Amino acid sequence: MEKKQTQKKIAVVNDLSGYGRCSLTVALPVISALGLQCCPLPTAILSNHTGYPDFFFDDYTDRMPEYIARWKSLGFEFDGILTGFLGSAAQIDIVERFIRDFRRPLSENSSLCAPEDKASRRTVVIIDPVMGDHGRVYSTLTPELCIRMKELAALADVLTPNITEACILTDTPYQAHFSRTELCRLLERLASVCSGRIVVTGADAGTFLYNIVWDPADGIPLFLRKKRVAAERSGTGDLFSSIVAANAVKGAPLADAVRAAADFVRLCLVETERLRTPAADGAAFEPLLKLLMRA
Ligand code: PXL
Repeated sequence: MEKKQTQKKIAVVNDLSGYGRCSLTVALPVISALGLQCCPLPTAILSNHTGYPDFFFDDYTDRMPEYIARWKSLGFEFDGILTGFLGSAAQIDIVERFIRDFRRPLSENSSLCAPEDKASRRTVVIIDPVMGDHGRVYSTLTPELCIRMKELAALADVLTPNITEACILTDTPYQAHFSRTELCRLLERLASVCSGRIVVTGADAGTFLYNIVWDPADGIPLFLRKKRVAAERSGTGDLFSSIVAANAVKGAPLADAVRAAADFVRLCLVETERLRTPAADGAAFEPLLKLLMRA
């Protein structure tokens, strides 16, 4: 019998932006540093992210089906699937199909497996519904893509919207600040879009930020509070979702995965200030990757 592979693999559906530290240029080093194999499925190729005054954007929609077909015919399998920035509304159908085709269910004789083996067989699907930040939608995203992101969110085992994305997914008018009661209501609305676990990131709490973890098994939101250390930057959402995804695929409890992600982003923001990295250039995570290797 063929020996079971022990190193976990995550397919990452996201864009490649050549400058500015986001999406695949974050996911590849971070997931690799955490010891998992990171397998990119590109959605678009950009010269740099859309936060700069100009960018080259090559939509990869037409190439994705052929790319995925080879993965399928070669019989590749993944322990996790993480999705992020999409290049077009048509990619919703392509990514939905990819998830349905590659999502490995619990094995048929799962009642015979040890619990840790059952957990390790299932493909964990993490959907980061990347659409915007601070109440603004990224410039390449069409209204159709924003509306249809709900369809993808419905497939998530773990959904990781920021506040802007949580508002779009629930047709809630954006506010820079929501009270705790309003955040609980936002989570209830998100739970009608996605039946999986939900992590709402970066909710304003004055000198603090909340990441809120919701598990439908108990329906009680867990508010994890972190002191703000510096202004938010592009790419921090990608750092966050990559760490949550890698830890969730390794089998960590979701609240621990979220704490690990929030701690690392916080350290990166402090380092980024120290290095005087320009705001558009994202978070300087490279000097700190060694911390993830020890984790
Ligand atoms: O980090 C989110 C993101 C991903 N991909 C592209 C972006 C952004 C944010 O600006 O422009 C291309």
